[in-house]
Amino acid sequence: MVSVHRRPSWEIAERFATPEPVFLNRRSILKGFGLGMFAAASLAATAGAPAAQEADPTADLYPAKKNEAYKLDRPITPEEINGNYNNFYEFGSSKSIAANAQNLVIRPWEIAVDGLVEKPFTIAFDDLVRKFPLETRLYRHRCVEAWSMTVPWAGFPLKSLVGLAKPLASAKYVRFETFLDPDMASGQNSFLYPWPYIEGVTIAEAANELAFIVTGAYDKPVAKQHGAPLRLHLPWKYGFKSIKSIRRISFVEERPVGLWEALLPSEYGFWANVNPEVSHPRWSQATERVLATGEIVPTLLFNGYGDQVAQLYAGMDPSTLYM
Ligand SMILES: Nc1nc2c(c(=O)[nH]1)N[C@H]1C(S)=C(S)[C@@H](COP(=O)(O)O)O[C@H]1N2
Ligand SMILES: [Mo]
Repeated sequence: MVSVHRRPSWEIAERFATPEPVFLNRRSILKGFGLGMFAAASLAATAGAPAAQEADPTADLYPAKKNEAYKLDRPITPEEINGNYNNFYEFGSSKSIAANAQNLVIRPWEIAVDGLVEKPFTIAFDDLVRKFPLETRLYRHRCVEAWSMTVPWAGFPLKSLVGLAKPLASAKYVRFETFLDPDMASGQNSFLYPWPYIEGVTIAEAANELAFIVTGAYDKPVAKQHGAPLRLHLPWKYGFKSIKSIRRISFVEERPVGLWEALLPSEYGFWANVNPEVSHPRWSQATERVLATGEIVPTLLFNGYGDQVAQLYAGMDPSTLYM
């Protein structure tokens, strides 16, 4: 987005040339050898390798039971393609940030819940993730840059978290904020962006069944490049609304201004509902390029989720759906 050129489709080939970071496979390799955490650590030490990643304390939660209500009209994007083609500007403005994103430190990870709530609190991610039953949902994702993917996300509905937060009647919006740590995330040294990444939705949007807090993908804890340990997924909105690596959730009266809206309000608005008829100022949104196959397919209103969300915008001027 912004200063970055749009990738022509010939650059798809680049993804296949990107090696999957070795450590992504370390856990499964060790599992194969039947090694525990202690053995893993000493193995890494004797080999002079960097300390092995600690086993994820939430690994037992996956695979999460599949919610059969969410079906796809196209194949799931292969994990190795999806995991090497990301938007996570905290780790760089190209699509190849997967290796750099492994610098993200995800333990300890606390989430502050504050603002217009009965009682503000801070909760450890490892406690939060066990408060609700996790489920797997196959969701389509449409980036504002006109590419799309399909992912088996696991997590829980955002509305469960809203229930836990007990917002006051005066709360009109939910505001999400990512971490701020330029030493860890090299992209945050760039002063071109107003860090930290922020996004927001209305309370009604947050209470909708589709709004999902993602904690896992591909039957395991969600990978760092996808926004570990928890991110949002709003399948009817352009991808930039689905903020990664959430650190703070605030209930507020004023409409939050997201990072992209703050930067370029004429191109990335608050609503950002997928609408093939409303062009981005610099390109058409009528079609999308499907990751992995490169197929160009028509984009659907609300990304095909109109049955569930259209009523949220009843009476709104359709031309404002996007902005
Ligand atoms: N914190 C943060 N969240 C973010 C972004 C980002 O740069 N930083 N990029 C957004 C955009 S534009 C998209 S398309 C999706 C990409 O998610 P993926 O890399 O897991 O496919 O994450 C969204 N969430
Ligand atoms: Mo995006």
